Formats: sequence, structure tokens, C-alpha cells
Amino acid sequence: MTSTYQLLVQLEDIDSDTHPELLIEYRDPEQPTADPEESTADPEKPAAKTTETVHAVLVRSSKNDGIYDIVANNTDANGDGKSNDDDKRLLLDFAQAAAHLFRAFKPQ
Ligand SMILES: [Ca+2]
Ligand SMILES: [Ca+2]
Repeated sequence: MTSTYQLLVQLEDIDSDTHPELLIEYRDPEQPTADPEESTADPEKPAAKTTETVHAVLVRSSKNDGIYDIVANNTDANGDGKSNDDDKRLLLDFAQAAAHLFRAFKPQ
């Protein structure tokens, strides 16, 4: 039974419009997958492992002003079996908090 879960949050300009989007990935460390680049680099070396992404959500800022207000794909973020405005609100709140942390932790 899995006891550890991971959320990976990336702030990245995915569509190359000079404004960053937030990519939120849910990962399951109990389902590692081999990294093909690492496994072919040295056949004597055990294959490096990456963690399987189970679900990913992209969040955007419609005005490119750092206010994240668009969830690009439907998802059930609160686990109630439905994808609706409650999930969107949860993801937008999370994305906004993450965006603040990225700004706060960014080296000056
Ligand atoms: Ca962008
Ligand atoms: Ca839901």
C-alpha cells in the first residue's frame, strides 16, 4: 500500500509566450519507471528510476499578470468523483499559493 505521495509543481513557460504556466503533477513513487536515457547510457549501471506521473494539470493566467485563473484540463481534485467548480477553485488556490512561493524563494 502506498504511504507516500508526491506533488511536483513547475513554473514554466510551456507555450513560449514569455509568461509562465503552472504544471501540477501527481506522482506515485510506488510505480517507478525506468528513465530510457539513463538505462542506455551504461549497461553495467542499474537503470535510474523516475516516478510515474499519474495525473497532470496545467494552470494559466488569462491576463498574464501572475493571477492564475484558468485550469486547462478537467480534473477531480477533491476526489468526490466529479469535475466541477469546486475542483477548479481548489486548483487555482493551490496554483496561486505556489506562484507566490516561487516568487518568494527565487534567488535575487
Ligand atoms: Ca506561457
Ligand atoms: Ca471533484
